[in-house]
Amino acid sequence: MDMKYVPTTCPYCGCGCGFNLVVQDKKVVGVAPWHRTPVNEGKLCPKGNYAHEFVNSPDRLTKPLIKKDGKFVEASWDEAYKLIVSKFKSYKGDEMACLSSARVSNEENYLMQKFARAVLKTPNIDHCARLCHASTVVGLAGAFGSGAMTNSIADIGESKCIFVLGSNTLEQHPLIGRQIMLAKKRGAKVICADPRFTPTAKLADLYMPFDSGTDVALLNGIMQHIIRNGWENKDFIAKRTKDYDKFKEVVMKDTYSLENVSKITKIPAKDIATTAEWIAKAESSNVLYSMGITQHTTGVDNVKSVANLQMLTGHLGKRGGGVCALRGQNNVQGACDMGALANVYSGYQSVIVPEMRKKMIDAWGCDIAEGKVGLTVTKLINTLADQPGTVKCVYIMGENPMISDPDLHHVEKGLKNVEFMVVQDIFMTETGALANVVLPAACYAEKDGTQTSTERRVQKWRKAQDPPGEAKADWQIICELGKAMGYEKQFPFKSAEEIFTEVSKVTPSYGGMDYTRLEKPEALHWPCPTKEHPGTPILHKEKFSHPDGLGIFTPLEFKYPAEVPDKDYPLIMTTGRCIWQWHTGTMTRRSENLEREEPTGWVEVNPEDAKALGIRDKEKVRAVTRRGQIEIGARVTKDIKKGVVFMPFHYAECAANLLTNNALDPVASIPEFKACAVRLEKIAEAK
Ligand SMILES: Nc1nc2c(c(=O)[nH]1)N[C@H]1C(S)=C(S)[C@@H](COP(=O)(O)OP(=O)(O)OC[C@H]3O[C@@H](n4cnc5c(=O)[nH]c(N)nc54)[C@H](O)[C@@H]3O)O[C@H]1N2
Ligand SMILES: Nc1nc2c(c(=O)[nH]1)N[C@H]1C(S)=C(S)[C@@H](COP(=O)(O)OP(=O)(O)OC[C@H]3O[C@@H](n4cnc5c(=O)[nH]c(N)nc54)[C@H](O)[C@@H]3O)O[C@H]1N2
Ligand code: SF4
Ligand SMILES: [Mo]
Repeated sequence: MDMKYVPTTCPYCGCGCGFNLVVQDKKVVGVAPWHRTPVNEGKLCPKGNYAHEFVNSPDRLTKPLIKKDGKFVEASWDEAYKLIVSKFKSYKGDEMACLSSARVSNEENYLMQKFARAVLKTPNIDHCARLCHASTVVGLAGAFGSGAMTNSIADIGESKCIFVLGSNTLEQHPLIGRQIMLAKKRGAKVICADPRFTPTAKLADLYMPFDSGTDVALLNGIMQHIIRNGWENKDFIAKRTKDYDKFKEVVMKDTYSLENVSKITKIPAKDIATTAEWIAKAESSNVLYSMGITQHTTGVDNVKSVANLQMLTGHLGKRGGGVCALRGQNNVQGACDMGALANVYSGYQSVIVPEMRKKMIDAWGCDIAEGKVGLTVTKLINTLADQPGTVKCVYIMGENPMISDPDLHHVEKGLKNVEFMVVQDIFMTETGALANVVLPAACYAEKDGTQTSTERRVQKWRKAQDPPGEAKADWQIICELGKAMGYEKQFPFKSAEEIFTEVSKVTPSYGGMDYTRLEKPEALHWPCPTKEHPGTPILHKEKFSHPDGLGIFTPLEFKYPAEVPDKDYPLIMTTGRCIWQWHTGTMTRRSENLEREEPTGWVEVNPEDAKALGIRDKEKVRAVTRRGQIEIGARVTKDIKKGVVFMPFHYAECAANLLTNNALDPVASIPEFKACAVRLEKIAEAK
């Protein structure tokens, strides 16, 4: 028997845990701990433990598929490429759009944006970060000059106070959750504000249930109490920040007194006061946030408000003190770093700055898309649905918008308007079903590459087995397509490493990295600009990343979500995830040990709301919003705040996104997944 261990990085969440893939007779058969990994020290959450189970699923795509007379038929790669090339060549740049993927490697994301910009000449390239942390990228860049998590994962364990706001860390970033537990063991205070009494909330010393969408009010209330008591860090404010007075003027308004904020959020005033005191007086304090903050029409405001709190108290640029925006997908940080975003090339070099465009033209040796901001994921879907004929051709790699985007009826309308669509995935998906051509991709276990975790740590994937059938690595497919389109010179790459060499040349924050340096288990944190540079676990130590080095306070008023409860839709609906499933379920629902735990969706309802509606636990109910309705089992539990209901969005058979609102944040264009108005109806029992 031929058996080996291949060390690699987990393909699920942004923690970036390492493990060994166990390979027997050339097939991946299991996962075993890799004790030397600094992130997780050999420990894993259930998804990591079973990360081998979907790899050899019989459902894997193994051949290119072309739709003929409404049915997919198997085709050769040659046939598929010929068709794609003839179609791609028939459209103008602006008529095409590409979606890249937080599931694939840095190298593959880099190539996808290069393909869009250099080959298709389209500015329309984006990916699911738009649905996730677009507000972080904009908000933190505005406040600090850099949109990334400020501190390392291990550093969270060193904090003296941790404020978890809109993150269910224990279930969604389990190995970061472990650091909260470690900090608590070392004496840290843990505060959690969330409409749900999640496993993370249960760990807290102070838990504050509150209404979805009222975060800015809460944060302003906390900050006013700090200033009233003179607990602000005057030295930090004076030396390291600007615009404090403008900010203070708004925060000190009567609207944000403890009493008023308590009315808006429904949190007892004394708890807001305690939070203010613990944070301000702690030697170090960290805010951990995720989708509870970002997925709102006020997402950017929420993020900037968190930044305000940390500057006010001086908890930045030091051990245990920072803004930990927990990035979700395994490589969403990397996909952003690589420029798979509508407004930037790799390393956040703006497409509207002529020198940066020139830099890319010189590096790539060809003309590229116009220097304007392209369509984001959300705007692309709106354009497809509402202005048919504007964008006619779409190339999607590793995304499943037919389950993951808001208001699915609208998404379906949009995608059905596309003339020619290519989907590249490891499985047939709800989105793939609408495509003209489906290309079979290799998964993480079948290719080399790098991914960048939430703590900006760039780590390696190592190939453990061959892809099934004729499936190919995404980077290989893009290179072959690039060549077939006539761009041999731009896509000469024979390995992921060769692509990384180009990445490091054009991306300043990755400038000092290479595969030899990344081979160590510790890998490297960006920024790492030169070969001698050791990498940067903690950002903003002496100064912020703005040209003048100062952090910027922003005055922010509280605004309600785009849709608030009324007579017809009296409850707030919020959505999210569970520990066992991953997004649209393509991988986890094909993992026996994960799928078994939560095999279908549910809606959490507070016992008081359930009683008023005559709904019992486990009863099937109808959930209705202005956009659609679904039937789904009720879970009656005190763990959800009265007036709010929660639904996971993993399940096609009761898809939460048939209900959600695609109202967007005006700056980041992230949709409001975390708050809309809903009505629950009892389904009449058959007589
Ligand atoms: N098992 C598993 N893990 C995952 C994922 C997965 O699909 N499955 N996805 C990954 C990805 S891409 C991401 S982005 C992360 C997301 O990670 P999280 O953001 O932690 O997960 P969510 O469940 O979306 O939402 C987090 C919490 O926000 C709360 N919340 C809802 N509305 C509000 C509000 O208005 N304000 C505040 N403060 N809180 C609110 C919810 O009750 C929920 O407990 O998880 C990553 N990890
Ligand atoms: N209601 C609601 N909706 C949400 C959210 C929410 O909180 N509430 N959260 C949003 C967030 S934060 C996110 S990040 C999005 C996620 O949305 P998506 O990115 O659309 O969700 P995934 O299921 O992760 O889809 C990734 C696809 O990549 C494929 N894939 C995996 N590995 C590879 C590979 O190596 N190559 C290729 N080519 N394909 C691969 C998978 O099979 C899958 O089809 O969902 C968003 N939608
Ligand atoms: S915490 Fe995240 S990276 Fe670590 S094993 Fe679990 S899913 Fe994988
Ligand atoms: Mo995400």
